Amino acid sequence: MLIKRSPNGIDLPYGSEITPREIFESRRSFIGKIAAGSIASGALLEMAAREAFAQTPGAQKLTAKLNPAYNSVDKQTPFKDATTYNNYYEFGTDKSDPAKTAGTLKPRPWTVTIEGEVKKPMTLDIDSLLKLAPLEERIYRLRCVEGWSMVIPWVGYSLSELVKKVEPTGNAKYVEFVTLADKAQMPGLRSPVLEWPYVEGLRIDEAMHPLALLGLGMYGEVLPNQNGAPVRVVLPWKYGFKSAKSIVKIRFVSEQPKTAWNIAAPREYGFYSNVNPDVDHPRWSQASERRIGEDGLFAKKRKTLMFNGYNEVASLYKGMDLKKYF
Ligand SMILES: Nc1nc2c(c(=O)[nH]1)N[C@H]1C(S)=C(S)[C@@H](COP(=O)(O)O)O[C@H]1N2
Ligand SMILES: [Mo]
Repeated sequence: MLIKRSPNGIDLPYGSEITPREIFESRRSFIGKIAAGSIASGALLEMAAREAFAQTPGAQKLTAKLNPAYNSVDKQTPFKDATTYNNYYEFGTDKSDPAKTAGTLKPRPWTVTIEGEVKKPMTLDIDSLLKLAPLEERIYRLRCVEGWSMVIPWVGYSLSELVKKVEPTGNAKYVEFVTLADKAQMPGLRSPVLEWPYVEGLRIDEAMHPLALLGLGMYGEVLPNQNGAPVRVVLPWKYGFKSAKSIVKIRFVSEQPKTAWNIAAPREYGFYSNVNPDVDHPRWSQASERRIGEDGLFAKKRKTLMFNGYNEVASLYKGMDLKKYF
């Protein structure tokens, strides 16, 4: 393969033995165009990368500039893997369930209500959220507590942009994320595996950290339903379950909010849930992980890094015993 990486960091396809036909076809036409000398610019390379990753048919594309501070040297997880191996219990507990059943989720029209300890409570629709701040592409690793990880080019902006708009009061110490719980759209709600709605939370200084992303898209288009359409958070230094999908309400509160996995198994899942290879889950080690998309028979496990490698958040937890506050 001549071209490994597009200007915005999207890996071009490789390994023809696993290349679906559409990708092969678009790559062939793209290479044909290069050979004919008709294209050479970065913009066209980018177009070809997008085309080669033929994503959700008809999905709205999002234009976002790669923020170089959040690029990654790791190879990106193929779109196909990122959208067929999911945890989204509202659509079933099997990794393959959400891709099959989340078609019933209606991501538009959609509103997010922001309330509680704020001077300017508001309800925003998705178009307003898409315009609230410049969209950035950020390539983040996300590490699931189950011991696997992915590398995904998200589209969104820092959650702090939204927080600043609503002007939290002095009493706002925590932020609670409430996600959609609609039986008509979500077959998984019939099972009491978690308390619905799925809720998550952050301390306000965690929510204000620039790394905390309000996610509106991935791979250059709006979020696929199974990845949390139309709006979620992405908190790459925490275990994946903190990154709540399909958010309908953001509440600013004075007390630490309850969170779905902490309610379900408090000994196993704490409020902080920072990625920490030194604190094992009571039932398994957290020292290593496998990277989805490269887990062949001979693929080596990767060492899990403190804060998933995002050391810039360390100052948020200065002086805290992270074994106690797991
Ligand atoms: N509402 C909701 N959000 C959720 C979940 C869920 O079941 N429901 N699963 C979490 C878990 S355990 C993980 S690992 C990530 C997975 O995100 P992805 O499927 O986009 O990789 O979503 C998190 N957000
Ligand atoms: Mo997870």
